[in-house]
Amino acid sequence: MRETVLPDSGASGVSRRRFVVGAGAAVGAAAIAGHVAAPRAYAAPAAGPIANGARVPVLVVGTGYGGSVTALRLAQAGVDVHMIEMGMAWDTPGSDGKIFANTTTPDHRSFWLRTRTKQPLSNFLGFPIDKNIPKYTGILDAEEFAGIMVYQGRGVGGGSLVNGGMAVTPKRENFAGILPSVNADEMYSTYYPRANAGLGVTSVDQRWWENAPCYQYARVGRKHAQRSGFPFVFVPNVYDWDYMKAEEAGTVPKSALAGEVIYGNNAGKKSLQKTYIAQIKSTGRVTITTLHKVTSVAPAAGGGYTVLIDEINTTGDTVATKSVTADRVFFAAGSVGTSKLLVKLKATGALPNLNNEVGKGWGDNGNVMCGRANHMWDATGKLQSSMPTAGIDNWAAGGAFAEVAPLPTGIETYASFYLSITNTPHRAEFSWNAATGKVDLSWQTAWKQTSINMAKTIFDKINQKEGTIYRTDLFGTYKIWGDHLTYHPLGGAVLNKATDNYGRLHGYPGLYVMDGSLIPGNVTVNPFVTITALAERNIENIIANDL
Ligand code: FAE
Repeated sequence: MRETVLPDSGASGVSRRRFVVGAGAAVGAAAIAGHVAAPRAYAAPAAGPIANGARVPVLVVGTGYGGSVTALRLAQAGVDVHMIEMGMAWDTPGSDGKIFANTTTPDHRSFWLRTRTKQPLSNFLGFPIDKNIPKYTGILDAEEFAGIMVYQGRGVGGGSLVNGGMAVTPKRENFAGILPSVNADEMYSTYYPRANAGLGVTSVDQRWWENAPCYQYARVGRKHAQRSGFPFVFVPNVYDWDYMKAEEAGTVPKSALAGEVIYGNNAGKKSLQKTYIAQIKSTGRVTITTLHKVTSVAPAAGGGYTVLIDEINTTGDTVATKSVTADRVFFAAGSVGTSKLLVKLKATGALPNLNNEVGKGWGDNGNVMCGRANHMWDATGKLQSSMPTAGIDNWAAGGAFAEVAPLPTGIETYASFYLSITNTPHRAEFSWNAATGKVDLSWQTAWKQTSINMAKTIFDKINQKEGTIYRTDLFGTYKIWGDHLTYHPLGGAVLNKATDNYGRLHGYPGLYVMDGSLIPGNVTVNPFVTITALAERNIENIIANDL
């Protein structure tokens, strides 16, 4: 027997646990699934991209939160893991010396295979702001379905590359409504703390915050919330606050204070690349293959699963197709990516035994955006940190939690800007469209009205109290609500429905779901801490019982 000791908690962020595994990765991995025949030997993971014809113990589809937790814990348990990521590595600076483009000046790096930007805020002061860009495998995907635009991160680190870093653990009293089949005691005593430590979540120094010019917009947000009687709550983030203080002091290159966020952050944000993925690399057991997109998974003749993978170039063309055999496949392609794959594979006969829950239970986390026009004496500041620190909590009374969000334009806008998460009851379903050869989503734009009504429980009241109005210039001409999009896709392979209570897909031993698609449509707050904590819980059970 071999014992693997995980690093201590603290700076490294991973709690001390011991896994006792069989004599090496080959035995451990091969003996898992009923589907898997006999133990076999595997070549040590190579440094380069995965080879056509390779036989691997574990293949993880996607490198976001679910995928990173899965790969790290399996590697620490002694299993060799191959991660497949359709996006880029994001480890090499461009000609401007920076890896990522700035929010105010999007370029080819900013969007996934688009020839024109599709910015969440399409207009400013009455003018459209989208512009032409060269088609490239950029970092932010604005994926269009009939009724909704779903924004997602593409590249090693998934959504952690583009998100605002808001790292929120839901209130305990709301948890039963989020994941009813999961033991809340275990989540709050073990897995949420483990996820928060692993992600490097910390809270802003409130004394500094009170005077920092870059959080004037948040202080105005607090003043207005409190004057209308709403609870204003600080929320943790994964940003390195010491770095932000140094940005303010002018001693380091500016990142959050240069508005970097949705097209990547060049310095202070602890994306997964700096936390889980840095640890993954240090295990020496994980290969990450980029610009490779998984297109099919089906049972292989001799046991395990045949995985088909398209290798793409930076304009999205397929340059090679590879076939790999994996004993286990972990779907961690995000709510949309995993759902699309599973729905297609069930409908086209690759995985016909998946149950009828696959594709169901998808929601937008109730996302809706809006801006308010403040009076001239309520300036929100031309310097705005791109990392949000707070929200307005009207969940219990009005079904809305509103993040006080930055509008980092570099000029004084007198605008307060908010991304609300609301208690929407609507759930959509993915389905295979044989005519187009694509997966559709049944979401309807009109469903956002429920979310708008919930957000209005906060902002109508604030506007009335302050004598202010909604901005009408941010999402079109005379359009108040950003109701066409979500940043928080959730569901499509719901826990304890499409899978067992730990992410094992029904019908196929050795296939697992590990990402946001497990969560049925809403988490009451921003989702990545819950996605990470759930993955920590599930992979622990899978390592203990399946390996
Ligand atoms: P995700 O992180 O999306 O990772 C999936 C990965 O799989 C991606 O890297 C894909 O490129 C890859 N992939 C997909 N399909 C394939 C395929 N077929 N083959 C190979 N690779 C594939 O999934 N959440 C918060 O909690 N706080 C925030 O402040 C916040 N801000 C956000 C801001 C923006 C602009 C956006 C877009 C999202 C934000 N989110 C935020 C949401 C958060 O990033 C998201 O819930 C998680 O990233 C989802 O994690 P998953 O592991 O499910």
